[in-house]
Amino acid sequence: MHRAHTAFSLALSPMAHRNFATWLLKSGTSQKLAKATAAAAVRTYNSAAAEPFANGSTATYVEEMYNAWLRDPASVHTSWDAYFRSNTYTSPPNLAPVQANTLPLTAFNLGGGAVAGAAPDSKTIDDHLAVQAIIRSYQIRGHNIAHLDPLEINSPELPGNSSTKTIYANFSFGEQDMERQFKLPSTTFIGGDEASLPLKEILNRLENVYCNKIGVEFMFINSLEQCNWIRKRFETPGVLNFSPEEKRLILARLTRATGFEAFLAKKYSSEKRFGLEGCEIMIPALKEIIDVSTELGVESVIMGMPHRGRLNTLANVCRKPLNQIFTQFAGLEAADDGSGDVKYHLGTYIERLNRVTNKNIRLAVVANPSHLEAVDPVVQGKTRAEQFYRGDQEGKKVMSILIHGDAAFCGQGVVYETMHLSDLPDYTTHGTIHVVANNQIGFTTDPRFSRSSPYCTDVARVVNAPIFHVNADDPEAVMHVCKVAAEWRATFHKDCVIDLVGYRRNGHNEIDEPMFTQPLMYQKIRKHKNCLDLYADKLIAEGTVTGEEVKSVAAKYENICEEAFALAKTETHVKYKDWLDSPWSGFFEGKDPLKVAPTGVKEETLIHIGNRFSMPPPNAAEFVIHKGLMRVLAARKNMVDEKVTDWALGEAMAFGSLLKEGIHVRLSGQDVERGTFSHRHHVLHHQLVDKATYNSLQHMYPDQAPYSVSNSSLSEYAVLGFEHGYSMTNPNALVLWEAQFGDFSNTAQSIIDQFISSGQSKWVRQSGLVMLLPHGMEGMGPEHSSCRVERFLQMSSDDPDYFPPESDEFAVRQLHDINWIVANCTTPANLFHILRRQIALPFRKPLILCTPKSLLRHPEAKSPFSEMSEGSEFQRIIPDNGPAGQNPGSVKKVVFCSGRVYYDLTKMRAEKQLESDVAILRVEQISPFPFDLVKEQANLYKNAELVWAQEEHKNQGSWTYVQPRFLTALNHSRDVSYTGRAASASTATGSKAQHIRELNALLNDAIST
Ligand SMILES: Cc1ncc(C[n+]2csc(CCOP(=O)(O)OP(=O)(O)O)c2C)c(N)n1
Ligand SMILES: [Mg+2]
Repeated sequence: MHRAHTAFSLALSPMAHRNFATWLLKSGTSQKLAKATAAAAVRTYNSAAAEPFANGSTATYVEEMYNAWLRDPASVHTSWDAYFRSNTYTSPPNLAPVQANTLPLTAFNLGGGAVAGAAPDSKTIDDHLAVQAIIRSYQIRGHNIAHLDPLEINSPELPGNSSTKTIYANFSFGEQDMERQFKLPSTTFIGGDEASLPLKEILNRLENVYCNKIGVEFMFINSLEQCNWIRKRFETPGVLNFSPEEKRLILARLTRATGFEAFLAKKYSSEKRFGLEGCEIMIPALKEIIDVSTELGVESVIMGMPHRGRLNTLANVCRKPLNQIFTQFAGLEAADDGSGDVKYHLGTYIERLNRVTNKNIRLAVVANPSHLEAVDPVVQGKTRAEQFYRGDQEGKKVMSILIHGDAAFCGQGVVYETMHLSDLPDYTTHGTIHVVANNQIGFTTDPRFSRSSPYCTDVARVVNAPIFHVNADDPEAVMHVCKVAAEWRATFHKDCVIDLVGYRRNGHNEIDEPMFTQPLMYQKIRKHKNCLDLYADKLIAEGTVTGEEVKSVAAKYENICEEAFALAKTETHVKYKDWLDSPWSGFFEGKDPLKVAPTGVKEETLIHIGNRFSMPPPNAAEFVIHKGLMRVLAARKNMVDEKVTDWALGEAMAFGSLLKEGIHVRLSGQDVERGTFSHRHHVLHHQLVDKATYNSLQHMYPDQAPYSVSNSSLSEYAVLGFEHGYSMTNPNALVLWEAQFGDFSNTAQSIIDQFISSGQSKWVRQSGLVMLLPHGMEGMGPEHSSCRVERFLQMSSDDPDYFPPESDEFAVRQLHDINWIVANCTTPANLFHILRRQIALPFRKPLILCTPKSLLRHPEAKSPFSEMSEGSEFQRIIPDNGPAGQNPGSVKKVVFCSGRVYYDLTKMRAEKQLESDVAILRVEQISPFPFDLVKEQANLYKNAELVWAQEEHKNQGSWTYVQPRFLTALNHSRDVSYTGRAASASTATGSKAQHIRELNALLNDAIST
């Protein structure tokens, strides 16, 4: 379905870019759509009809007969001939192309006295069906009994795990049948050029392909083409033959991978490094994937990975200078700003020549936190962004590789969420290769206690990704699997998984004792030779290399390490910048780090954008818009004519003006195209033509930047991570993620805590991501009220007790120094400015923006164009502009507040006729705290009592953040008291009556003198 969708979008997009009216393609597109839908239907039919083992065999036999009859009607029995001639038989749409090597059944002397050319008897037919069933069974179940575990301890738990029982339950052949020739069906490639094989050979070959050191799980895939593609790659005789050069390359790479860990173990024996011992083959494996992918056109590879083998990957896959890695062990001071991170979390970015393919390649390993798998969606977002900005629409140039631990891969839900992005039109990276460093243990926990599925990789089955299990002690099998994986990605642009089944030679880290918890496993490991030695022995035995060569390769690498080690010793500082994963070359150069570009724009720009945004598509007569939307557009047009804007229009003005300036805008999240509250309507849907849409923001100016808006999957963790990754790629883009309600953002908490809040401090990496979080106590219950702004504020890094020096640059310096910005705007103009300021800043900071719900339609929550036009700017605090503000000396009470409660407060003040006695001030930018403006405003109201009013509960909202900062701003000379809801465990009551009671109480309390 997604593919159909993609096909449709692709068909649309070139035209859509050239013209305003996507829908003009109406007739053409409906045909294309019909075709795409039909194709999808065919695919679905294929899978059901052709693949299942239970019902496939008879059908396959009939197909075989039909194939034979098509080629030569005389080759089949007259009864078949009559049957096919009668047209009763309809060939299924999946009918595989006839193989060159297939021969008619009757061409064989099938034993039992059958005469060549005569009709086969029923035993012959039954036996052939049985052989076909066996072949299919190997393809489906062979992986279950493959020799995947180097330690031979664990194997998937199946009842009666023996080859014959698992693969062919009702095996009716005896010894006497072993030499009988059987014609091979078109669903296998084990014959190579041969059309038939003796039964013994068929079983041998199948056993070798499917039950040896590789276990291929693929028969669940809903595509016959893809299944055949895989069968061919594994079944064709000779696929596992490697040339001596190839073998030497594997040996050399394995030597480096092994030597690196050994060197660190020798030099830093008591340091944690999360070594790769037991799965060292992962390094040659990654290199093989990269080599083959580069050969197939990839120029940039973005990787995400956890702790295990990370340093080795940086050293031997990315070729990060070894001395920089060794310096990390030295405990040196940092030469640059930031708090840094432990060495096995750091990222890197390298551009280098791939020596095997002789092509230039860019490799990035994305910095990641301890939170396992959290980096997955971030890598995907970064990859997608790089593809987008390179115009790589099919992922041919940029790809991602995600590396996982076995326990984390099946344990962490974000893996599933990320998998589900893999085929969505606006989130796909066109195929990710997942590599599981499966050491059959997670810290101290055995797989039988850490997962309920047979394999740690089963999550990938949901997206029809083939899974290649392979014994990590068989380097050649591993290389073959990697080659197939890279080719798979390049061919089908879909995810696949390589499950490297190895072991962990040491404890979880190097100072852990594994015998406490896995005594038997570790007794076995102690006796088990490492992969390098096993492979070297094999190559020596077969005469590919000599023992001397093996030693000299190892010695050479050790020398390289020693030299780098000596160089590292001369370093006096570590540099965090050496570990940056997403450099923004040129962005910071020549910029005044404290100069913000103006955010106001010419009024004519506002009018132009407003008019476009309120217009139906050009030639609207043909594009049927919903009547309700016609009213929305008309209301927008009215506002433009009156030069005022509401929230949706203010947002569109911000987007449109940035697009005009060449800034790509991407808005993603659940239902963002329409907007959860039905206020945005960026994508208009033709009411009569399916999927025909019009997006006016894509058609503001002929030379504008692209505007992307996309409804996401129902995920916060993965999608927010994805957008964060997206925002890391290009500083000249405004990337926004919107939560359905702000409340739901906490399912993405590790992206917020580990990346957005602390990413710059840990990894010197900036991001201007905007989080739009609908927030407000409007009687909608505990989970539709609060974005938990208190949590964001608690993570803000400005010091509550420090009033920075006052100067013209006060505001920008604060922004420069803080980790992120938290704001709750009450006017469309302020929304407009704060969004534009994200790009106007000479650096990038994440923006956490509480956004309104009822204010979207509040008649007072409107702004005149004059507040957005040239000369206007973002107001960190909106002063009281009424009678109180005009005569501050006589004001009795100043109410500071933030967000939508302002409108309730002003209403209450009007009702009580206290406009001259009570001033209401809005703190629009809560963090960094506007110390200077609070001081300035408080000074105006010399005789007034100061209060903070909020609608959130006392232990929530902004109170705990603003209270100490107020005191600092006021130099502890005046107090600020609290007005609002009492402390509570829940964010909001579920009772409407109680909500209203609470609201009235707080408003009465706040507006009293
Ligand atoms: C989200 C999360 N939960 C718990 C941990 C603590 N932890 C660190 S490593 C580890 C075991 C990981 O096992 P596996 O994924 O198999 O990787 P391995 O260490 O075996 O390579 C655990 C539980 C963590 N880092 N992240
Ligand atoms: Mg593990």
